[in-house]
Amino acid sequence: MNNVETQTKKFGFSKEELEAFRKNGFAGPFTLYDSEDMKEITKKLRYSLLDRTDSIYEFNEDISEINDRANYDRHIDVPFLKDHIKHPKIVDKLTDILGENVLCWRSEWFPKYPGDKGTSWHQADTFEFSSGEPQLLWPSKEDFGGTITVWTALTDTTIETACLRFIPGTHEELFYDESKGVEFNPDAIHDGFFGYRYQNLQKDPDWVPDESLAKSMEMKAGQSIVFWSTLMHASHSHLGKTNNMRLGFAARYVPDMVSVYPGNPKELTEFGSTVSLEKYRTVAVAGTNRNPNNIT
Ligand SMILES: O=C(O)CCC(=O)C(=O)O
Ligand SMILES: [Fe+2]
Repeated sequence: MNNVETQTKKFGFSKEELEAFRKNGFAGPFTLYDSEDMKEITKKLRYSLLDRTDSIYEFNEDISEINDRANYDRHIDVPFLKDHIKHPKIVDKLTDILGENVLCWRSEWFPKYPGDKGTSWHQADTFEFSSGEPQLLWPSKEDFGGTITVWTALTDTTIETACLRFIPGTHEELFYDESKGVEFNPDAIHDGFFGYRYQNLQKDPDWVPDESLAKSMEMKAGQSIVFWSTLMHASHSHLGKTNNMRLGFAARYVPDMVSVYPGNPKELTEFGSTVSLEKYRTVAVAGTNRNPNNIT
């Protein structure tokens, strides 16, 4: 690292924090925005999501505003999100973990409505489980890679309103085999893994995650948490004691050595939507993309 970078990097990890991240597979929560400001921004954001004039995927009328998984990647066209994915409090940590050339390759919404079941335990490495094709390819396949997810609470999230759960230190062993594939069931969208039965991907069908080790990640609106997608993660159910939905915004990052959508598929089918990847691109949030397989 040269001196200029040392001086300009204000929000990187300390040595101890980086060690703790490597051990646990997650870090945070970190406060990015004042929680009252965030709630106001979220209201406006939900309106701007309805305007698909510049979104890279077409609107799917059959599915609601947020549950429409084709509402992926709105960091490409929505101004607040364009800035958010490059927030220094995120990027300075990402470069500590992933190196100087970091791409945002995906962003998505995680709503939980009153009464929704919690997200099932899962780990994601290639994201092949839903689309049938690996979506990420790390240069060496002996090991697994996954992606760094930065999950931002757009509303307050508590144990009663479906906050995230992590099992620390589980990010270096995969208990699921995403290549098994799993059918999407639109009737189960509010039930577990947004329409997929993730348990069906378990390497050992009889294995049960040790929930006694799980940590609940309560967050205020405006806070973000950073974790490896290969960390065992899930959420509590929304108990419905308030009428407020919980909403998370997940931005996913890889170093530029990773090829995104290897083989350049023309379409992506996931969560009941098919979208054309014609206008798809990754966004460099630090450094540049030097990988010819990636579109920027
Ligand atoms: O928000 C949730 O309930 C799940 C989020 C998640 O699985 C992810 O961001 O990878
Ligand atoms: Fe996940």
